[in-house]
Amino acid sequence: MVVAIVLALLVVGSVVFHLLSPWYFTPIASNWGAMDDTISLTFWVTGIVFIVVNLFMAYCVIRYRQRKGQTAKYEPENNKLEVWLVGLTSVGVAAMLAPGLFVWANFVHVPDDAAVIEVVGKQWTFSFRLPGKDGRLGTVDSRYISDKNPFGVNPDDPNGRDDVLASGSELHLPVGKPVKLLLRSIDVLHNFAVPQFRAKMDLVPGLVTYIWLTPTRTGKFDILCNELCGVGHYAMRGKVVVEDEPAYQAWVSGNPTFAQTSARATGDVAAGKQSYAVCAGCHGIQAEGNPALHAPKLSGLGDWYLQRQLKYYKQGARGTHDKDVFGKMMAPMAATLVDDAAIDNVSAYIKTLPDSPAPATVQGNANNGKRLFVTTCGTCHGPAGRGVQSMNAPGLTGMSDWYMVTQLKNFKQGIRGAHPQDMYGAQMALMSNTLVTDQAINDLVAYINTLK
Ligand code: HEC
Ligand code: HEC
Ligand SMILES: [Cu+2]
Repeated sequence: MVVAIVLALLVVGSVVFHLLSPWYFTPIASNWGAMDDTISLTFWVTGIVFIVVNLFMAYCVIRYRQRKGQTAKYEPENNKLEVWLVGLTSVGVAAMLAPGLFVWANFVHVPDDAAVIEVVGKQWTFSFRLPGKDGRLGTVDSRYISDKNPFGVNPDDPNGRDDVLASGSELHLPVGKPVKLLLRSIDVLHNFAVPQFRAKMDLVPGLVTYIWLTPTRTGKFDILCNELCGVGHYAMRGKVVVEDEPAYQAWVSGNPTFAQTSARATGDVAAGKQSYAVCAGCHGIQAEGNPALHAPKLSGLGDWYLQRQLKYYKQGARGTHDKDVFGKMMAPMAATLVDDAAIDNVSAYIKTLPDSPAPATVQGNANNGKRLFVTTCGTCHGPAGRGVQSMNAPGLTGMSDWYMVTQLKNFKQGIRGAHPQDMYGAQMALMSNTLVTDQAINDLVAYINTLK
């Protein structure tokens, strides 16, 4: 009797949980309502079977319980029953699978008027390439990939000159227009998934896969890499912004073309030296850092990283959080650099300064820090902590150790990396959660101090 009641409660509980659960589909934002329909249908079929089978079991437990004078009878063959069971199961399985085949046929059949956009995945970011005015993407090859040409666009292909490159992990799409996304990975398996779009697909090195969809409402949605194994896929986030046509066009023209990025000047060191005069007051003549003013060492940091941070400070993506005391001191200084050229110049000048290691000030157990560094931090920042541009991760070795401690705490507390435009900081913020205690942070930084 108890078993029968438990079974019945299990059924009631499951149904009630399913109906009241807050973890159902997020409201859809694309044309793929058919995906939801097929999943609902599967829920109906499996749900009915689940209820019927369990209630039947509860009934049998009571009806055929042990009683005096009753014995079980062995009945191996029952044609009539088997015909019914096979028939009903076939109908149920067909009801679950057949509609999916029609949805899949639509999924792989891209409408002719779909705009083409390329999604490039690499450890651990998404970037995007649009065909530009000629409507055609230039050819690509991994042989062409370099710091200046991260997409590997063929410089000799005229179709590639006007390709628009959006490398900020944010993709914009016009609402109501079908789009075909060509998916490419330049290192390992990744996955492109936007829960609100329902459509998702793997990015496979050496292949170009695709999905298509029509965004049906405006909004900002998360792009997730659903390749869940590995160190960084879960931190590989992006954003897709669905907006009306004028806003979309404004976004497109705000991104550089391949021709523009490859022509970009390397920065004027002499002009940079002049703007650096302001910076020297806090960061030191040699950019060696000054703990008394909380200004970290800058020499030795990649120019790409310096440029990104200075832009972040200027846009308000860094140094605007209420509790970011030191960031708020820095933000107005970045504003003295009037344009991108000034930022390039000052970064070019800092790059010429000698990179002598900052003195160690943090006490901690380097042995304890080692394991975490080797298994986690080193995979982005490089095994010797020298920084890896293709991972967007700056150098740590020889940098101001007290500054690393405050940054790791800031990342953990959402003081840095929480601004919606701070895509790279957001990644590091997820990583900083692996540092559970202040002691763990000190141990880790102590280990970084042992690196050469
Ligand atoms: C008033 C002192 C002050 C001046 C002047 C100043 N900075 Fe800073 N800067 C800071 C402080 C403080 C921080 C650390 C912010 C934090 O802890 O989050 C910082 C951080 C930075 C960072 C981030 C470093 C990193 O590793 O992420 C860069 C880049 C930077 N400054 C560049 C400059 C440049 C270039 C100039 C000159 C245009 C300049 N700073 C002028 C105080 C200053
Ligand atoms: C998934 C890749 C990844 C991993 C793993 C990772 N980081 Fe980072 N880290 C980044 C990126 C990207 C940035 C730059 C953020 C930005 O541009 O604002 C960064 C920034 C930092 C900074 C700020 C440096 C500065 O000059 O301001 C520190 C400190 C740091 N990481 C330490 C660590 C430590 C310690 C670990 C291990 C617990 C770690 N990182 C693991 C990607 C990673
Ligand atoms: Cu990934």
